[in-house]
Amino acid sequence: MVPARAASPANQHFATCPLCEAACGIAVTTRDGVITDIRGDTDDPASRGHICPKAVALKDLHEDPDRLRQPVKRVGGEWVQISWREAIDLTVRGIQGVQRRHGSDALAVYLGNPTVHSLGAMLFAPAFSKSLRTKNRYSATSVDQLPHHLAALFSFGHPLLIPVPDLDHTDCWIIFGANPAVSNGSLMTAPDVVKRLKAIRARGGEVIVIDPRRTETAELASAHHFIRPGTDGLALMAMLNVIFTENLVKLGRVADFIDGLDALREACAPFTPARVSAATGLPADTIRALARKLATTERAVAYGRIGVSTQEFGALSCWLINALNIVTGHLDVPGGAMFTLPAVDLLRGGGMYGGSGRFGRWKSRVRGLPEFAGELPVAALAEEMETPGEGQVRGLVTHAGNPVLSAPNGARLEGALSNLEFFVAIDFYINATTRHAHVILPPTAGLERDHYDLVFHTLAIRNTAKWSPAVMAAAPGARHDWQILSELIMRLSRGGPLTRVKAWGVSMLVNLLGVRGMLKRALAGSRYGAQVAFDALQGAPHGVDLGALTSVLPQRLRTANKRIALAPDLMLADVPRLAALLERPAAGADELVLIGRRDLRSNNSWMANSERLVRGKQRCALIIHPDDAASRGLVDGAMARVQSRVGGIEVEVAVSDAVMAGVVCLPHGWGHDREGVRLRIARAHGGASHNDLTDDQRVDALSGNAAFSGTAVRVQLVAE
Ligand SMILES: Nc1nc2c(c(=O)[nH]1)N[C@H]1C(S)=C(S)[C@@H](COP(=O)(O)OP(=O)(O)OC[C@H]3O[C@@H](n4cnc5c(=O)[nH]c(N)nc54)[C@H](O)[C@@H]3O)O[C@H]1N2
Ligand SMILES: Nc1nc2c(c(=O)[nH]1)N[C@H]1C(S)=C(S)[C@@H](COP(=O)(O)OP(=O)(O)OC[C@H]3O[C@@H](n4cnc5c(=O)[nH]c(N)nc54)[C@H](O)[C@@H]3O)O[C@H]1N2
Ligand code: SF4
Ligand SMILES: [Mo]
Repeated sequence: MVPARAASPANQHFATCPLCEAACGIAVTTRDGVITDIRGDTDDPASRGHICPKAVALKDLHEDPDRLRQPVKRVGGEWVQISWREAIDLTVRGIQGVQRRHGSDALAVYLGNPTVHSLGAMLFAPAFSKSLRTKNRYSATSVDQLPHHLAALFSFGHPLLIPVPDLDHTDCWIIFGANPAVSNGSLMTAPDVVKRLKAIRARGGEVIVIDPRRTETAELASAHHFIRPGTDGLALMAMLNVIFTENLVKLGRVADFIDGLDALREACAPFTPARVSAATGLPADTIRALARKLATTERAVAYGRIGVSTQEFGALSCWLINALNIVTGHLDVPGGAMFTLPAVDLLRGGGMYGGSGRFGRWKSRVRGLPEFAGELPVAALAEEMETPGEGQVRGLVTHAGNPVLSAPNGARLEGALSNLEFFVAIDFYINATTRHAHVILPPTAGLERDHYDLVFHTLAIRNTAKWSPAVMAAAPGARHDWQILSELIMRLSRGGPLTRVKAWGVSMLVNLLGVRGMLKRALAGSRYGAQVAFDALQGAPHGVDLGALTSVLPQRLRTANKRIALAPDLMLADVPRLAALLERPAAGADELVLIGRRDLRSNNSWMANSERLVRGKQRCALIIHPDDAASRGLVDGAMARVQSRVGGIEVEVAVSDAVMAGVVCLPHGWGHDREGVRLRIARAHGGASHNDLTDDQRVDALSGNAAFSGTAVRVQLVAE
């Protein structure tokens, strides 16, 4: 008999899932350096054991043979592995060459979404982007939450003063254009949001969803109302109109530091429920009932997310949601829309948005889209690459971004990428975007690095703090994002010898301190004192609970006069554009409008190389209403051609009355099966890209944010 080999002991690690804003606590078991189990950390004070299927897929990401662990350069059609030294040299020469030949602005930089989920990248990517001294700085902000930042900046004085719904204490949650049951919550770190939503109903409260699709969240809600895509601004104005005309205004605790009530009353006066009903698809009585419900429920809150920010009236809609909460007495009070007090406060010092954040200091060269916080809207990137003249973009750096699949009119952008003189991607996958790069610098991935959530502690429905050391060892010689970025900052620093010596000195110091050292210093200045000192966090692997959100105004306001601007000038100036929507002629008879969706097992464009997340029925299907399907001869499972102004794709259809008539719904982040993409599993489940249909010329004119929702499309049966 062969004696059984003694099993080596299992190790348990506690960490934070870096994939989405819920930032769930995870418990990872390893044996002999291999992940054997990932589950929810029941002792995490925020997530209480909750995880979704993506956390388990962190094992697949860690082990993925397609993930790059060494830099590569493209030689003809082939990728060749190179040393870090050669890769950094090539990158520095490539960037400097473009800027020397064509000027600083000829280099563009794009920071993608996972940047904010990495402590190291958060500490270095904004500085890196700034250090390139180009006006062509871009990020995923402008295909996402930019309108929410503007609403916060204009009314409260800082782009990160975004109020979050106090879910655990509210009795009425009105949701516009968000599907937290699937997205796990956004601009609202609320892990286990479904349980929290059910708790609202269990205590006798209501959850009301306003969405062009009867979503997974709507199925759990007390009520759901269909709304025509892109018309929330009208509905919100009409709700305000009801609140003013029925004398339901109640300012509550903010009454003493608020300006603009009369201007708001005037602005919403023309938008009666009866006038907006046809355009929005909401019966006038429904609008009145919603307004009354919000105004007369003691603990209530209106909340909006992607569906209201990525549309033509994104900034106005985000502003109006805040305004509704304010005039009904629900701002900065329990159960309403509240602000956090994070242990590391991004409102202090420079932070991600360089102090208070600015807007409109310059415009994009070709279309004149406005700058925000030093960045231009990514909807302008393709035309900036294609249009000749001084300042034409000829080089690109991407960090954790896949704009070919995530920016509007991705196909146009893709075409422009292939003409660049130099393109370096800081990324660990060869995907639809990075396959066009000349050099790829792959950083470590989620479980291989230390984590503290700078951004999502700032947007959480409860104040908590959590430090998680890396769970897994990185490959030998691997580099973290921050190490790549800090080296590039140093190597690219310009100016005289003194400046360069200074940059070198700073870089040496940073390398000595590391990310831990920087965090330690930030925590040392925290308002929570010893409770969140680095050592204390190290001794609390599940995280530290700092309590429910509390009232923080007016102290926390960052407006110059320390007052809330209820009716900011830039918002008021945009109202006529909204009014014009009421006069817009109806769409062509055969035209439908497109909206997006997310899937529990998707993570934007980039976790599709995990078999467990993509197996089963193809989820990249177009949901179409039975009437619209019938009139086109489409049945469930048929293939349809979908055509917009900019392009066309073919997808399977799913016939369902969960979408309103006239609306079709397709997820984004698909379309992986392209030549040269090195994602074996993702390619086999490729799907088509939603953003081959969306239009780079359709933006929210005020913010410049992409207007994905409401893209006009024609849908036809594909003949066998
Ligand atoms: N599983 C999963 N989770 C994710 C992500 C993912 O890819 N997959 N991505 C993460 C990211 S980066 C983000 S930003 C968040 C987003 O988080 P959410 O905003 O909750 O995400 P969505 O599921 O896209 O929800 C948007 C909703 O808006 C609706 N909608 C579309 N147009 C309109 C409109 O004009 N008006 C109204 N009222 N509604 C409209 C859509 O039907 C959809 O239900 O999710 C995050 N979480
Ligand atoms: N039509 C439509 N388009 C959308 C949306 C929509 O709802 N509808 N949603 C938008 C939203 S909310 C967002 S946030 C954007 C996302 O848009 P992007 O940020 O451009 O794209 P992602 O799909 O998040 O791709 C992330 C990339 O980062 C890489 N990556 C992952 N982790 C790391 C890391 O730690 N370091 C580095 N250096 N790289 C890493 C991945 O390999 C991948 O290439 O998409 C937007 N696009
Ligand atoms: S909801 Fe899922 S993806 Fe998001 S943090 Fe939690 S486990 Fe990770
Ligand atoms: Mo996002």
